[in-house]
Amino acid sequence: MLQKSDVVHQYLRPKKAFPNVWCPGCGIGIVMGCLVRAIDTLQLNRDDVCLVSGIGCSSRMPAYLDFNTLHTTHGRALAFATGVKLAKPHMKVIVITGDGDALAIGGNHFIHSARRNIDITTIVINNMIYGMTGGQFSPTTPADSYATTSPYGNKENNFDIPKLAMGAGATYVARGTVYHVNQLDELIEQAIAKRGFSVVEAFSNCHTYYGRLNRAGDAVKMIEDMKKNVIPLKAAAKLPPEKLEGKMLTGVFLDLEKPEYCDRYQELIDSLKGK
Ligand SMILES: Cc1ncc(C[n+]2csc(CCOP(=O)(O)OP(=O)(O)O)c2C)c(N)n1
Ligand code: SF4
Repeated sequence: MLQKSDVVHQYLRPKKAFPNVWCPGCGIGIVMGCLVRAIDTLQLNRDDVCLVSGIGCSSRMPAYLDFNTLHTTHGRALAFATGVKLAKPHMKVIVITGDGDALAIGGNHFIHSARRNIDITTIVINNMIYGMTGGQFSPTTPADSYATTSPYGNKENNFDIPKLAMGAGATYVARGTVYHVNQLDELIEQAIAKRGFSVVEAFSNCHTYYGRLNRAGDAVKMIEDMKKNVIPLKAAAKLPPEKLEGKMLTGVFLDLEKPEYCDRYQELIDSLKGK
């Protein structure tokens, strides 16, 4: 039997030139391991899996994995994924995206995919910055943080990804971090198994830009800080608000059943055909 740590090697593209583009210590590779283990645990046929991404460091992930993959334009992963899902409703369509890709240029696709409750899993790798293009601020950059485009501190408020996803209509919403790997494996597994629009925020480190510009330390320090600053939702429910200040909550925020878009679309086709 394969060791858990070896599973990822079974799914790498055999002919893809490595090393990958990620900086040493970047959390994106950890998320890739979680995704692969989740797919492996669910025993999905790899021909029935389609990974779709936009543009960004996070969005490079599908290039390394041996599934059906689409590397699309910046912000448009969900638009392409919607097309794939409607054309091939039996497929497991999984979007890998960054916070900028999903919530800035792709923000409209994100909320409307949630509103439709289309059966797509979206993994938003949130490193609080635009990594690939040099550390500009994104919709998840915390207020007053530094970025190359906010050298005096960012004066915009940031999105809370789970709240945004829940408000827009997603039916499974969770958050994990690249420190809490076993939990992230499970959250991604549950999201993929869900029939409906499922969102997992995978909180990750961009020590190269966010860490350096905000004196948050190197990769190890940033990942260790996730351990210190995170409280699981169940524990948080028992704590007074002052104990939650500055903390990040992780776990499953929402898991409910609602009619799914492809099913409703098929019902419409059947009714028009008089079936
Ligand atoms: C239409 C368009 N606008 C802008 C860009 C430039 N661009 C490429 S990646 C990127 C930001 C990526 O940030 P994010 O999605 O947060 O991913 P990360 O690199 O941090 O993983 C931008 C602005 C582009 N390729 N296409
Ligand atoms: S720039 Fe940041 S997000 Fe991109 S690979 Fe490097 S550490 Fe990761």
